[in-house]
Amino acid sequence: MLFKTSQEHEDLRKAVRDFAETEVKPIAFQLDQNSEFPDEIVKKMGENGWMGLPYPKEYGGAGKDVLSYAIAVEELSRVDGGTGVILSAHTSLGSYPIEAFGTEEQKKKYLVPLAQGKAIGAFGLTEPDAGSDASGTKTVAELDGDYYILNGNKIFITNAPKADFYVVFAVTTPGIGSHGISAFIVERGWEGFTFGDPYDKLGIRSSSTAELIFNNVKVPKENLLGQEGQGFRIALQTLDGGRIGIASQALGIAQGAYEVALKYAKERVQFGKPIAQQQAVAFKLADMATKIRAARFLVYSAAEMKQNHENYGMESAMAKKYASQVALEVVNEALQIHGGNGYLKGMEVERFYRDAKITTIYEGTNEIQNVVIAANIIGKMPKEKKRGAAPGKKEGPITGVRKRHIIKADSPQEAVNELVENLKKDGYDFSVGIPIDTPISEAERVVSVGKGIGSAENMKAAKALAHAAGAALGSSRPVAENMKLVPLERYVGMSGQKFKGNLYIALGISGASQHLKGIKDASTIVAINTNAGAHIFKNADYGIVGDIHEIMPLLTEALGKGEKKPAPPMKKVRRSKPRKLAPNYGVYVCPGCGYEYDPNYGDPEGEIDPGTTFEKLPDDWACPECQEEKKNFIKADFPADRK
Ligand code: COS
Repeated sequence: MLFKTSQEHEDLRKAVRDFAETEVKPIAFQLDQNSEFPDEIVKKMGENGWMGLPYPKEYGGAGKDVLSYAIAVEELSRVDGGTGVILSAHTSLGSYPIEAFGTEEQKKKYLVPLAQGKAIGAFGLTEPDAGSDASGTKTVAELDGDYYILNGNKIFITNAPKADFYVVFAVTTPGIGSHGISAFIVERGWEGFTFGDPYDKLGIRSSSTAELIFNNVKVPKENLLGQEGQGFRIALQTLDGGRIGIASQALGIAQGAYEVALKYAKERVQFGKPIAQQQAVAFKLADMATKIRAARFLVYSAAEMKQNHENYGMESAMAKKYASQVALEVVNEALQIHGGNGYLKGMEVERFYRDAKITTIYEGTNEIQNVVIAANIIGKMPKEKKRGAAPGKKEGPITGVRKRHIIKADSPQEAVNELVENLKKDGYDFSVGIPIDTPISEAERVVSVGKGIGSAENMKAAKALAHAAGAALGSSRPVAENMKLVPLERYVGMSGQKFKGNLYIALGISGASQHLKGIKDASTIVAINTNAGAHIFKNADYGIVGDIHEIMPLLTEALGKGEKKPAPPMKKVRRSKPRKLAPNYGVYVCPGCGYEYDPNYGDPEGEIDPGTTFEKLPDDWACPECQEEKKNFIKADFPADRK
């Protein structure tokens, strides 16, 4: 057990601290306010040899130990938690798996530029349904000749979209659980690999975090990292080390907050003396200093164990859990010591307060750290049988079962005519309408614009279409928040307004899960987008693959530009179900949600072809709406009206 750092460690600390004080601190507030990634700082860190601290010199690294890396993350986080995590995610998540599991060629091609700081690394594990339960990965990689074809998406990925290389986890053998997951090195810029908009976060705003979207991405066979099926172990082993990085980040944030609180307490005079000399505050400072020291020992000890190739998984979990708890306690007390001043934007303590929270959440929540620690002490707890789709089996669409009728016509005009015909058949009356500014939550219809709208001058066409469709106007979040083309209270999504009416027409909306969650109760969803692979099409009843700028005026014309009669009070239209043919099969109903399996339609999301009878469905097939297992489906009698 190490009780004292070496002179070399302290020299490095001084160098990183000086850099952080002179280069990062002066712009930390600006980075935070603008959610700005510090490109220049990262470049300079590379030049200083800090982007590959614990990796061998032969692979472009600095050949230092794990503790040196922990100290560097700590010192950066002492002034800016966002900059700290950029280094942490790059080093221990993006680069480590390549160093530990990569072939010689992979190390030369990827680790060298990463360690030299010429490229940035990231780690793609988390998915909408695979967070703490990382084995729930649904992203798939299917071998096809010399390539794996990658499909799926990853959320909350630190350093995306800035990173050049991503270690991505995907199912190569479905149905066998975590042993069917493999790891791949994926490069930014490959065809079909795109990003969601960077998330707007509470803290660590100088770091970038975004969704990864893989749409038939061709990954060369030689980019498989380790062996097929080894991915889950690679992920967990990587996270063991990553947690030392997050523990160091938490430690640095706590140290920074403690120092500003101490300084403030010595300067702030109340009742005739500095508040630091009043016991209520002095004892707070004493507690903060004690906890930080204890956390530091845990973090450094875990780093030392990793360096010595001991089993350190439990210790890194303890360090991460404890240091992040301490960070929360310390930032809270530090802000309290600052009183009202600490609550103001621009105060470092206000930023530390926000930056700290994430450390109890990412790279394994603290609850997961307890699972790891307890498993080391007591042994693994027996697992509950999993519900939900098997790994690699795609979940049903977020908006539930949809018709997914993608209109294939010879011209945009014909596609528009067919769409309008279908909508009229479904009962939509376009001679009536609601005011364009009807609140989204009350609107019967909404025409909604996404980033595909381009610029402000195109809003005229969108508004004309909303009028023609008798609809209110909505948008995706970026259109309201960043592009400011629609009032903020009109964007639709998980954090915005929920649309519960009948008709939702999505123009140039890609269909990020956050947006789709806001429209899942719509009776009919229409998607118009140039990108045939956009998520929105899997979640729509009708789709036209085409340019909205071309389609908008045609659709406006087809729906009728004239005055609309006021719409009668909204009557909720029954959700359009896939077309049902005369039943010549047994009807099976999901006991969980009432979904009825229709062999004429199959289950496209579950890759079940139309014509597959219920009896022929694979045993591991599950309800596309709620993931109830096949064996629990109930055979139902036909209702009289369907005989
Ligand atoms: N290193 C290497 N392999 C490990 C490991 C580790 N630290 N921990 C477990 N494994 C292996 C096990 O030995 C087991 O292999 P076998 O099936 O061959 O025996 C396999 O991995 C599965 O282990 P286990 O059954 O314990 O896995 P669980 O699905 O129960 O998951 C936890 C365990 C909860 C610890 C894991 O899912 C986890 O860490 N989740 C959090 C994920 C996370 O941190 N996400 C944050 C996002 S990443 S930035």
